[in-house]
Amino acid sequence: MQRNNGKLVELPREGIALIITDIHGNLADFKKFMNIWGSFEDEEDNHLILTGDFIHAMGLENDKSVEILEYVKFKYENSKNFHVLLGNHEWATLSNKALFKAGVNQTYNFDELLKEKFQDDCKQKLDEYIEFFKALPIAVRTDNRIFISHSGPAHNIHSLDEIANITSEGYDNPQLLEFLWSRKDDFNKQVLKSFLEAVDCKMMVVGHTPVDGIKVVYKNQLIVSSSYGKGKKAYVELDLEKEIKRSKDLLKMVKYIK
Ligand SMILES: [Mn+2]
Repeated sequence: MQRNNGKLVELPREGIALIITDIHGNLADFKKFMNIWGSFEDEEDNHLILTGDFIHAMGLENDKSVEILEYVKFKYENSKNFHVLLGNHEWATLSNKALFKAGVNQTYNFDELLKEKFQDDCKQKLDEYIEFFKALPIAVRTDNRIFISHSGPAHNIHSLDEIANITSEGYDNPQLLEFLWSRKDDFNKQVLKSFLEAVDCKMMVVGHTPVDGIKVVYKNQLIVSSSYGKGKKAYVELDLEKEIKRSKDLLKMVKYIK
């Protein structure tokens, strides 16, 4: 059985987990991934993991953040196998913090999108979305020892308990901030190694940094760009039953959309 331990989801050694990252308001790509999930979701051991940053269009003209958010929220609330993790963009809206990307304040743009769509009800909608974001976990750990999150690692996280309780002091705290924003240049090999030891995992899978489909960092972190990235659009069809020892084992489970 899967177990929800505070902000941490733990998945058993059964079935498949699809890992999809950084949709950033791209409805066409999102629909492709939902079609793929459609052929997995009837099996109760299968899981979908959306690793955050599904809102905020990053300069894309046709921002479908609201349509995607409504769908994601519905699926999350009605299916125990549809996992949604908090990204730094959902965090920015939840915390009402400006987030400049592609020359525009993405948080402000999202508020404007809500005004346009919901007019007098926009404040109520924003509150509803903030409640939803606050309910989201921030990481998944699988029994075959893969750690999945929006970004990371963080040097100031020392155990799975700290992950489970990472928002107990609120959302504006140094552990969560480092964890949600960390990129390759923010950590070294040793920080990654220590983090993986602390959470008892072999490898971690993240989104957050735009790459050409995938990139392996310090042998033990796989960065995946499923939609917003630098070219190819990748996802992971993670076999939850297989033993995964090194990046080579995980790379066999990477797939692409056109
Ligand atoms: Mn991000």
